[in-house]
Amino acid sequence: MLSAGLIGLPATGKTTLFNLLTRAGEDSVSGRFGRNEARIGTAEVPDERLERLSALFEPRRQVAATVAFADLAGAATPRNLVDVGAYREAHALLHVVRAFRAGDVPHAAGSVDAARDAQAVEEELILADLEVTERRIERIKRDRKKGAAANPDREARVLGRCREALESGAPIRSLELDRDDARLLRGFQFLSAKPLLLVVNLDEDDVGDADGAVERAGLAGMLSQARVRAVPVCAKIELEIAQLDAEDARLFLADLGLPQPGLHRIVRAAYELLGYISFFTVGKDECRAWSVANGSLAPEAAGAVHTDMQRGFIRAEVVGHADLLRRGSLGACRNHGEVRLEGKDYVVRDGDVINFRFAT
Ligand SMILES: Nc1nc2c(ncn2[C@@H]2O[C@H](COP(=O)(O)OP(=O)(O)O)[C@@H](O)[C@H]2O)c(=O)[nH]1
Ligand SMILES: [Mg+2]
Repeated sequence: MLSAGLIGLPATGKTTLFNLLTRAGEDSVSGRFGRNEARIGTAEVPDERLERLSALFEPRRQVAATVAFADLAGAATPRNLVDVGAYREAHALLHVVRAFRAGDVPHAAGSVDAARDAQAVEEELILADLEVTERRIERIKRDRKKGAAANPDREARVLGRCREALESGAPIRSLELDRDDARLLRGFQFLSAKPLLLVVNLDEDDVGDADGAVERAGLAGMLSQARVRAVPVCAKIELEIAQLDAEDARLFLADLGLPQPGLHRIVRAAYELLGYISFFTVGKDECRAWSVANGSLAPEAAGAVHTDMQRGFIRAEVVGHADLLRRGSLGACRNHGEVRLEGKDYVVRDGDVINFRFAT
């Protein structure tokens, strides 16, 4: 499952957002709070295409794609979370920065400055990774003297690049790496290598002009970097929306001039930042969205559904969701030649509806 860790200074709204995203307290929380212990919960990926496919098939079950979130008690700054597995293993980091001015500011700086905080946490990510990099480079040197290192040259070279970047204040995510180097680095689980989503927590007064508020927060510099995005939200408003029924929530959002809850935007932005796409399986029993990395081949997509389907993969019957929704049935799509039979080299596209043929 895709996973993201919530990071940020105290009282920025991480736990509030975590509870909202994962509907903590209802059904989705596991793990427990404690020192250096993260709470893990899952959020459904909102997807209007899945809603519409379900309206067509009226299945017994509708299952959305999910993203797991981790939340650390207290200050979830790199210094505290560097040894927490849920964060090291996360595919992305969600940095909640405070732009709302209401309420106490408990951390050392004592004032609200989103750009300053974003930069401070970024520097901690970089320092944490620099420590790991230097330790490993020393180790390779020692092993080389003993003649024991496995593939020391490639590793030393790519770690050297990392060190150079980190020493100059740049995160590892800013490096252009080829596939093999990227794979080699994956084992280190560098924090600054993970895509970063800045969740800018706004005052209620600012949601009408959220993009303007993000700009005024001074985050343009960070946002010009590779694999960094921002999404504005007001946790306080999200809390209020969560207490309303669907119709009242819709009216409330319309009142504020918002097309959808901020929580939806956060989950979708995380999903897109990670370069994931969705394909669908449909039927009377179940309509379901599945996540795969962009660029995945049909057998890998089959493997997301079931390992047997990947092992015994024969063909994929593929139709675009828009065609299916327009025609109203798979049979009609077939009659119009819109259902394609694809082989093992087919690159799955976002929004494909797929039926896998496999041998058991
Ligand atoms: N005014 C305002 N207060 C917020 C907002 N988000 C969180 N808070 C408050 O800030 C405090 C800390 O929130 P919490 O989610 O526990 O922050 P964390 O330390 O980052 O986990 C709580 O008192 C929240 O009610 C917001 O968007 N607006
Ligand atoms: Mg918290």
